Amino acid sequence: MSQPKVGVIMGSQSDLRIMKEAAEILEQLKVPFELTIVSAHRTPERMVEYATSARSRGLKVIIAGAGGAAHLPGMVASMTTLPVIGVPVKSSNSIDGWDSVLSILQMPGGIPVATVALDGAKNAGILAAEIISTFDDEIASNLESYKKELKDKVLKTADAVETKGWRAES
Ligand code: RP5
Repeated sequence: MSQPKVGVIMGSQSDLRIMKEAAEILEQLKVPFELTIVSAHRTPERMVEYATSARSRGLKVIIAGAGGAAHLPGMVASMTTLPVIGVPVKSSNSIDGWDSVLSILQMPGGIPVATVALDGAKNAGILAAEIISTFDDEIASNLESYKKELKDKVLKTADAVETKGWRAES
């Protein structure tokens, strides 16, 4: 297994049902990654250790998911100069998901977190791969193929709707 380039962390195992989508797309794009649980509130020392050692351990990007009072992405971003992608999770303790979004999105100046959509772990994985692709040609080529597949799929469905009619394809 090659050296992980992306660190995927989440506040609780209960976030895994969403965060696994980041793992799946990273696997598909052949980006080496590690995945674990780091809680800002329940394991603060572990969070400090993870964030402060991330760069020296060879990570290039961190994806951090959390829900409710979602402090993990912002706190990790405050302790590293690596790019941090935040995934707001609609979790068991969320009111409606806006709590997770706003906790991660509304960072103070100087400490950015690139926040994806609510439960947007897949896009977080793709964004991380895109960051890695700026210096890794193999990942860039994997992303090209992935985006071509997306395009071909849309063109195929457009063709089917146009030729067979919307009623047949709905
Ligand atoms: C957050 O609280 C976690 O990221 C999770 O989204 C949420 C609920 O955690 P559990 O109570 O399910 O462990 O810190």
